[in-house]
Amino acid sequence: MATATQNRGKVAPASSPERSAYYDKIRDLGLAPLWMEYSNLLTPEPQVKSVPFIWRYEEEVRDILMEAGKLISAEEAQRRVLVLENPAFAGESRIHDTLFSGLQLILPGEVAPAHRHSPNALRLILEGDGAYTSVNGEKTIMEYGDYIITPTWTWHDHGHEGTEPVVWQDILDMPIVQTTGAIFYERYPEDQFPAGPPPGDSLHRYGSNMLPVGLEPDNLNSPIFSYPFAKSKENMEALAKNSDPDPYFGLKVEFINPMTGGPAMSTISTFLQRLEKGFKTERYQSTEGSIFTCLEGKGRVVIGDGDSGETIEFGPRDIFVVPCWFPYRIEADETTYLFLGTDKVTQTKLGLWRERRGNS
Ligand code: GTQ
Repeated sequence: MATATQNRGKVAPASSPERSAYYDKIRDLGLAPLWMEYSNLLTPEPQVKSVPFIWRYEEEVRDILMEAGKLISAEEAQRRVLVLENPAFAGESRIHDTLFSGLQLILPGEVAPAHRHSPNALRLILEGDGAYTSVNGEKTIMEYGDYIITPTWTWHDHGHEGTEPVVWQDILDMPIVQTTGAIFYERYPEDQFPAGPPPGDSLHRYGSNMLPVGLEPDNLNSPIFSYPFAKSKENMEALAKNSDPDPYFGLKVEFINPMTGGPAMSTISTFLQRLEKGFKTERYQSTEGSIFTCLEGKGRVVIGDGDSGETIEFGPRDIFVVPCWFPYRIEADETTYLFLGTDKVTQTKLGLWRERRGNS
């Protein structure tokens, strides 16, 4: 039962004709009584708008996405993307409170024209071969599970030189940037940005435990544009043989910026999590809004506690969201790889990030 102390903040101040008249009178002056909103603004624990949700790729989303390929070209759409919209944010282009995500389809021969914008973006490749994204003219070939960064204000276009449809997941920090107001966007006058360094250049230059002397980064993101899944997986397979799994995460690694040793992106934290077949993580909650994408394996996530808990089965290419402060645990039926994009790095920079392990 709730105690008097817990209830104290919840009791709305009484209304009276005098008070209502007063509130009406001050509204046009740009004034409002804090005491009417106090308990909504300062809650004992996070009260977030987004809800847990799953997009099932094979069963529910893929065919619908392919239909869009017949409806509109990449050229006309600029970006042929189905937004993964949290049901609590209908019409607001958010997968949870602070991040945007979508599924982008590109067909053979198409080009998604060059542009740049202030929000940071990442791509996670989910289907098909032969597409590329070009960042400031450096092409990166996309293969399954690859994680590609398009830093703020870099020119980027996507193209497809293969034979089958290619799909990737986009995650952008758009809602965070919108909150500050600092949205900028610019089209490049041509469809494709002029060719720059050869494919793979950024990985050789910045991603091989060596950095060019005198390097001055022009933004706060990793200078490596692509983190190939084949390489990350090989590392994790080797590590898994020599590591005890963490009770809350199994084996979880963070993608880093070699310039700083910190998160690869300035606003979006990115991780790869490996759960051995049969592994069950323990209850965990944190303030970061988390987007999980299953790259391999299958299992279920239990989100929430006790009777309000919800069990969601997931398999390859499924995408699910665990919003801020929802407790969750994951069970793997097969050896499972999950890619995570979260707003942890943003919260950490603001001194806000918190976690709770287990029930303590
Ligand atoms: O590929 O540049 O999902 O600008 C949303 C906005 C993808 C992109 C999105 C974008 C892009």
